Amino acid sequence: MKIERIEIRHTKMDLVTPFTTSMGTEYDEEHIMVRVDAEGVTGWGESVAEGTPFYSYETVPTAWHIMKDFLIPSIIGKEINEASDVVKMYERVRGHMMAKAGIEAAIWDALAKSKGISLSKLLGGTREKINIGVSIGIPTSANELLRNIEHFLAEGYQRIKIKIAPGHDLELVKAVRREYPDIMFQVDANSAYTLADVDLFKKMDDYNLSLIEQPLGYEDIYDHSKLQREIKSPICLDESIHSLDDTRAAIELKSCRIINIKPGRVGGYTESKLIHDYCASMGIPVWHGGMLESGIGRAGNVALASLPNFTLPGDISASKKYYKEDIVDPPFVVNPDGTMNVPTGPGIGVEINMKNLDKFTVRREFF
Ligand code: OSB
Ligand code: MG
Repeated sequence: MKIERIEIRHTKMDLVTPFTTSMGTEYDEEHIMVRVDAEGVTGWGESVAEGTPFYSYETVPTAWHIMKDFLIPSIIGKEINEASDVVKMYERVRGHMMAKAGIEAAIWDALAKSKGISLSKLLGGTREKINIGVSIGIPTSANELLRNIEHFLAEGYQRIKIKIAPGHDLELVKAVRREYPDIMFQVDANSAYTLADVDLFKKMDDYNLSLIEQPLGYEDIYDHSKLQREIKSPICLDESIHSLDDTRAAIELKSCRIINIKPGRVGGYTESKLIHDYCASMGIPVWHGGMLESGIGRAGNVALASLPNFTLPGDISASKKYYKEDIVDPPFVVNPDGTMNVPTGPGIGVEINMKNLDKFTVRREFF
């Protein structure tokens, strides 16, 4: 397959409700949509670099620069047989995982379409439906949180995750467990704590959390191993894992018992699959994280989460949880049993809604 043309679009979409985490509050989401045209097929991907460098050092402008000046020139006009070919072509570029993952995702979609199979099938997916959870931002009160949880449970969501930060942690966990003693429940700190907070995490052991996500430093692996030794709840790493090498270090050091996979954070589906397979071989469950994607990125996430070792519910919620209008048709919905159907059509298996995509595009460039 020859890569003939690439287009990148900077998009900005208003969130249905502001999303507050230990990193701040987001009102809208800026990402980059990538279109690849290759011998009669069109592939789409989403780069989850955001408008701000608070989750990752990458931003829309840094990802744009890396794509335009390094990634795209190294692959345009080239012949490829599989997606890992492009990974080799831009191997010299260090870091910038979200920029790489956006390009690679569009290549995977184009390849699946050229073979007439679903992206799930091309990736090695084995599930027709995936299990769905929801990530809820830090509320202004415990009551607001409980009302929100009630709403999402009624919609079928199988697992609740809440964001925590110093001053908004144990009391929220207690309030949720008082009302819902049996739900699958976990917390995400986005690196807001240090080892000095070990007593707080010991107290959390009393509330049957499925996992505690990224309590410590965003690049730390070592301190997490010390914390994991002190507490019973499984630690799950998100921010600290950028590669298979990081994953091996974290598992060998016993820094976590669960891994959150986000293709944007690890440079794409090729690396995600390596991490998935390694974790499976080590008996470590993985689950699919989320970056408030539009339907384009979400479609890819759903396909990846159909692989066998994604045994825990993902942060892959319905389109309407994030955005009033999505840029794909049909939008993603959660079934009453808390599952989501894995698209079976060619590639990502959903159509791009060009009218909406144009509406949310603030800048575009062709190569
Ligand atoms: O830490 O998992 C995270 C969103 C943006 C950045 C980081 C995170 C998140 C979420 C939302 O938790 C997950 C979703 O897309 O629903
Ligand atoms: Mg997280």
